[in-house]
Amino acid sequence: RVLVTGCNGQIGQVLVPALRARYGADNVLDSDLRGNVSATLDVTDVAALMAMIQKFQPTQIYHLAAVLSATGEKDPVRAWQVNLNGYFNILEAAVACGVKQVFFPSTIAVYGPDAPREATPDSAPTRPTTIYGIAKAAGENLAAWYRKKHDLDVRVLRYPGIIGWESAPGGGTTDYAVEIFHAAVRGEAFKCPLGPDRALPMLAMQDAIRGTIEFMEAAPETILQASGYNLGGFSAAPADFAGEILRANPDFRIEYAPDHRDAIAASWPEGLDDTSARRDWGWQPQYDLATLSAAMLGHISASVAASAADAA
Ligand code: VAH
Repeated sequence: RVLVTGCNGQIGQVLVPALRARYGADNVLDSDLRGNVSATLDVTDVAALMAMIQKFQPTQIYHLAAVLSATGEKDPVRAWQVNLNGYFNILEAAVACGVKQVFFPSTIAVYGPDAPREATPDSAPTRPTTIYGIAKAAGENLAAWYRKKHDLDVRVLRYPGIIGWESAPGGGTTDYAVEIFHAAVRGEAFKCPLGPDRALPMLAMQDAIRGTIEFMEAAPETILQASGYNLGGFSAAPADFAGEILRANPDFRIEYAPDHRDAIAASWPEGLDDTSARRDWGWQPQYDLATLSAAMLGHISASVAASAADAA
């Protein structure tokens, strides 16, 4: 039985159906602070969290609830409360209630300006410069502590920017990489909050979901890095996405207006080395820039056409 937190987020909206397809709908409990979920859950409310876990008795928890990088810089207190205290509550409740496995999503935001810019390895220094990254880096170390101290099977992946047609992102620095495709399909000019050459590690949502479930199902003896693995896909800058869109839609227009998110992105690596994940538990991404971009335009266009047909 699986409890998922943060289900209304960009990843949660796609992960829950994938887990239900795999384990059965009744065995996956979706929760979030508010909105269209089976269970309302504030992970900073210890008593409520304990009551839910005691009642549902999950064997696994996928803990996605978090405040992302851009929002976190505007509300550091809330970001810390949710991203670290909320996660600490999850770990404590997991130990108290005999949960077998916990998934903790970390991020490339744990790296800072002193990490190698290209092909950043898992072993690079993690000296983040955002509250979000600081909390996630602390969370990675918490995972290692709970593995050692309580033999709790906490598993950590460092996600790049995740791009999918299935859901909208919220509050991240990489949200632009989803929004740009929606603007292109709507025939609207796109105002990009990152500079044209601001390259970041990116990953297709379909790859991220498949990789996460494969990772959680991997034999325990293959998980050799207690504080986590880079999950690499491809490296791309706004100009790269614009180039892919223009090939399909020559009328597409983009304006670059770097803001606070460009400054955050500048502190992160441009590309990841995910050799360890490939070696230890067989990670293999399937989408690259061209195939992801084509899939984004295709799926978004199809859903726009379908909703237009419904409206007619
Ligand atoms: C963010 N999408 O932008 C998240 C992610 C690597 C970026 O952590 O904050």
